[in-house]
Amino acid sequence: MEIPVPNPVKKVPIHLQSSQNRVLIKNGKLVNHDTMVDNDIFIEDGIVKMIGRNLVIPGGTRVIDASSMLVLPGGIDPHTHFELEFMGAISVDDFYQGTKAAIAGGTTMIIDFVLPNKDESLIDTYQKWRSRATNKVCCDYGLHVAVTSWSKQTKQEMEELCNKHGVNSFKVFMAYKGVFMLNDSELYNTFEACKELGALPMVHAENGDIVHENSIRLLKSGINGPDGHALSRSEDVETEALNRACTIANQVGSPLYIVHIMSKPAADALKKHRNEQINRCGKSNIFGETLAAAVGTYWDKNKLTCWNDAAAHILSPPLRNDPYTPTYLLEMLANGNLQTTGSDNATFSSEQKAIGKGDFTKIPNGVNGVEDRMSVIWEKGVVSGLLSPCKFVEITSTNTAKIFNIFPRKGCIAVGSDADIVVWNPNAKRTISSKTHHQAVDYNIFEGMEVHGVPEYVLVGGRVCLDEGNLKVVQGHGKFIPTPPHADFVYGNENVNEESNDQQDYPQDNLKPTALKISPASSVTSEISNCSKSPMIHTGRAMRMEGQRDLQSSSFSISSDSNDVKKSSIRVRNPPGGQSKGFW
Ligand code: URQ
Ligand code: ZN
Ligand code: ZN
Repeated sequence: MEIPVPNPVKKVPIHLQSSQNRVLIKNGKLVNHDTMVDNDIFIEDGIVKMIGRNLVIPGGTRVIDASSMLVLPGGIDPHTHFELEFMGAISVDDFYQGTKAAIAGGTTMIIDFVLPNKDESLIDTYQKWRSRATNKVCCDYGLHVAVTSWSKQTKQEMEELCNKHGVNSFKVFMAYKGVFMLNDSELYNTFEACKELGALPMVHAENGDIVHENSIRLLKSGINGPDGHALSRSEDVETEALNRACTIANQVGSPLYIVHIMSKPAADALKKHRNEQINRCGKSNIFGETLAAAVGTYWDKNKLTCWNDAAAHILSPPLRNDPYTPTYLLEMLANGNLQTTGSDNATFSSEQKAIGKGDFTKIPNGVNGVEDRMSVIWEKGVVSGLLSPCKFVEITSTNTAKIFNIFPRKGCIAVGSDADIVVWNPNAKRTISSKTHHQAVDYNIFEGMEVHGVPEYVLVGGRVCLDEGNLKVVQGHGKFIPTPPHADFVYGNENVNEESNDQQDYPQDNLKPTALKISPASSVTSEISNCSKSPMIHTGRAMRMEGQRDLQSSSFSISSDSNDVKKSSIRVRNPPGGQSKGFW
């Protein structure tokens, strides 16, 4: 199948130029969602080619020393809105600035939302998004498409998007009445179409009718400032919609992905629906996403005293006026009741936010997060002891890759996967600020937050785009990553890919939306720490699992250095724990 690229542009395969097409990351601790292992990684032509110790590598390979660092799969942000026209403004982070900022923070792929106006063609709008993105993206990207009206044509276009354009997810809005909102019949039809196509419906869960009526009432009573926003859309309003969406999905028998869960009761409701399914059939295909904003901050009335500060924190569903919500949502992530974390990056400048002075319903909704998501979740989750590094990888990368059917090409570091890799320094600190961030927006909702966990190197498709903390991004380097329908994780046996030990050739052509099978890293690794659920001990140097040897302190490394080995062929000398079976 061929995916037409709008306005095709000849891309220079930058990562194939010079000796940079070969990189060895050595002496680091490789963290996947299921294992933490001392291991080296050899990358060639954008792909992970070998994992192990004592690797024999070609001369001239660039060596990155990751001593006392963690080596993680690049973050995947499942929820961005770059250059989005919304509520009378266009979000200021475009596909260049947004993906550049993503890389600076350790994210190597984003999934943006194609947002057609009511009755606009889904395909035309999708093409518009591809044109906007293709020359600008510094990291890889995928696309979800929103369904904002329902007709026979909608269904046909959904089918075409799934089968020809690499889209396997469709977002519907239960809010934004008169703009994007669908009624229950339309939700039902969309979910049913998704089920037929093997696609995943995504839902913005807020009762738009109630928000609308509340807003009128609040404005009439003289409440027109930013406080009115959250008052118009309480936790109940979010939870009711979430319950209704789950009910409709259950009636139809479709899976469901709830975007931006922002409150404790909504997370509880999701947990209830998931558990009902798990009790019935052993697993659930209802998934929940929360945001860096929701776990990193809250609506703190004492701090948000001026209009600008408050307006900058407005998104929907809103940040809750409750200091306990962030920890609660992190616990939900830790115990598997929520699956993914996004940024919902939709950044409007202070000037744009000011459109809503005198009427909170006109303040463009959206906050930053694409750059700081990884650090904020690390700080609030791992440093606080709520999440293990493996869990961190799972909720910032792996689960998103599985749900949107691009695992194990993305979401893990394994032989054959894309070399989207972050060398993460868990000991370094930085203070988040709009003065130093790479986003275009003039505000940062995490301003002043000190975070441990800083990316030192970020590789996107094998290219070193963050190099010892210095950004070296290239516009247009990112690829469109098609997301094929019928994800095993959503529709079938979620372990099919993981348990397969068959090494297979697979298409390197990113335009072919094929589910890939690659052996997990554990099949070629030496010392494996199984780090599924235990809390972490913060040693002051690095995180380690309770009751486990601190592999970080080991000085053991038998990796060949590029200076030691001058062979032009690629070969593996039985690494401890098994030989890497390559596909070349
Ligand atoms: O609802 C969304 O996801 C976008 C359109 C706006 N951002 C927000 O307030 N959540
Ligand atoms: Zn939304
Ligand atoms: Zn959004």
